[in-house]
Amino acid sequence: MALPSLSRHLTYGTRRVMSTAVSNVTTRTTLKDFSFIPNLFSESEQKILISSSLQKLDSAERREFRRRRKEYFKQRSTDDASSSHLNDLFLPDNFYSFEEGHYDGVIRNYREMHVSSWPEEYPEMPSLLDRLKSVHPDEPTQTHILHLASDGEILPHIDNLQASGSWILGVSLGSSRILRIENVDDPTDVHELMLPSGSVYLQRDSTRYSYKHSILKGGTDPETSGQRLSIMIRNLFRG
Ligand SMILES: O=C(O)CCC(=O)C(=O)O
Repeated sequence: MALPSLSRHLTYGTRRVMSTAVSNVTTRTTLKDFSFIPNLFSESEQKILISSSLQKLDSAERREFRRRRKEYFKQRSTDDASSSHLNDLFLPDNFYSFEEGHYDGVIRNYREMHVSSWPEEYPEMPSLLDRLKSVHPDEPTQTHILHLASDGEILPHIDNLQASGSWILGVSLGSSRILRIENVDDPTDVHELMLPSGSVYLQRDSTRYSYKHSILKGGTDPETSGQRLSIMIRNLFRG
């Protein structure tokens, strides 16, 4: 189910593609009001987070795509999440109804939805998500999941100031991508961070309000060329 992405985003700008020289991109940053944990979730935990998020998104899709996926699984020897590689949990791009995004929108080739409950098949979900409470302030939150196609991307933007509060937390799953954060007043103040699967970042206060963020298009190597899921948690706007 697509959400009106424009309502959540304020500004957008130039598009960049992840360079193939991804080794130059760090997994550390000294950016103020920003926290990064490269490995908060183990591989088996990431599988649960991915499977559960895909199930949520899949259940909201048109019957045609659900039927197509069922056929695919019938032919595949195993769809057992516990035995497969992380990236095998994602089907090829054409099995999902990714939105292209509007010409003036921020997100390209994606699916997303708000989430208030998780599938019962994954009873571990609440305790996994509870772990995030050690990273973000203890406040009421809203959650949404965002699934980028292999060629999906998020252009530079600041989240709509009235749609959520002072911090944004992102859990990255699946293919690694670069998060780019750029100061709106100083084009030389730019930070790029590689987001591996299982990592968590938190942008708050000055980084939430004075910097645009973007997720660059994937590269060509197996680590960065696949689909990516993020579980985004925000505190509520207080007015
Ligand atoms: O997927 C991410 O890490 C960032 C998502 C984002 O930019 C947004 O939801 O506004």
